[in-house]
Parts: sequence; structure tokens; C-alpha cells
Amino acid sequence: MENCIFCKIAAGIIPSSKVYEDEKILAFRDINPQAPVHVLVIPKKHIASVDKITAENSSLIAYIFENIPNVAKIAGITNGYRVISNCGPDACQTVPHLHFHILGGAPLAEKMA
Ligand code: DGP
Repeated sequence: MENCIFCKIAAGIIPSSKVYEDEKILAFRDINPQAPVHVLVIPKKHIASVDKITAENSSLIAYIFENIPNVAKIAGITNGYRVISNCGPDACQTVPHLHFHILGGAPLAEKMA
């Protein structure tokens, strides 16, 4: 999708620090890490947010989750992690391309909001 920063990262137009890539998904390090390990996992196909998950695209979401344990392992996480997806303005979603934050590498805050 034109002017989508994560579509450009998925296409290799904008460089990223890649952790894992295959034909369907890309995992790369967040530019503004909020934990010692902070990786974003995205579908290469543009989906705007969790709010746009449907029966037609949910197999891709399942595929992302099937791969998250491996992404966390490759990223060096050994003692647990948090998976977050901000959806919409109240959740402070800043990039309107579905992404799952994987945060770990140290004990995280107990509160999520
Ligand atoms: P969210 O607020 O959930 O939409 O998170 C978007 C995240 O994307 C935020 O933590 C910073 C990250 N980010 C934004 N632009 C770039 C970029 O160009 N490269 C990388 N690696 N991360 C980015």
C-alpha cells in the first residue's frame, strides 16, 4: 500500500534490522525499543490493524502466531515475553499496518496500561 511505512519496510524499500523473514511475514527490531528486546512482527500484506482481521485473512494471523515463538527465540529472548498490538487512536497505534510488538529480555512492568 502506497505511503505505508511498514509496507515499504516489508518490500525492502526502507531498511530494517531483520530478525526473521519468509514469504508471508517479517520480524524486525523496533526503532524505538521499549525493552531490551523489542521486535515487531508484521504481515507483508497490508492489514491496517487488529480491527481489520476477518475470516478471510485470519489464517495469516494464525501464521504470525505460529512463528512468534521462533522469532522470540531468534531475537534472544529466553525467559518470557509480552505480545501487544495497539489498535486505533485510544491504544496509541501510530503505524496503521498491523504489527505485533514482542517485548522481552528483562522483567516487564506488571501493568499494561
Ligand atoms: P504502534 O504505536 O503500536 O503503532 O507502534 C509502532 C512502532 O513502530 C513504534 O514502536 C516505533 C516503530 N517504528 C515506526 N517507524 C519505524 C521504522 O521506520 N523502523 C522501525 N524499525 N520501527 C519503526
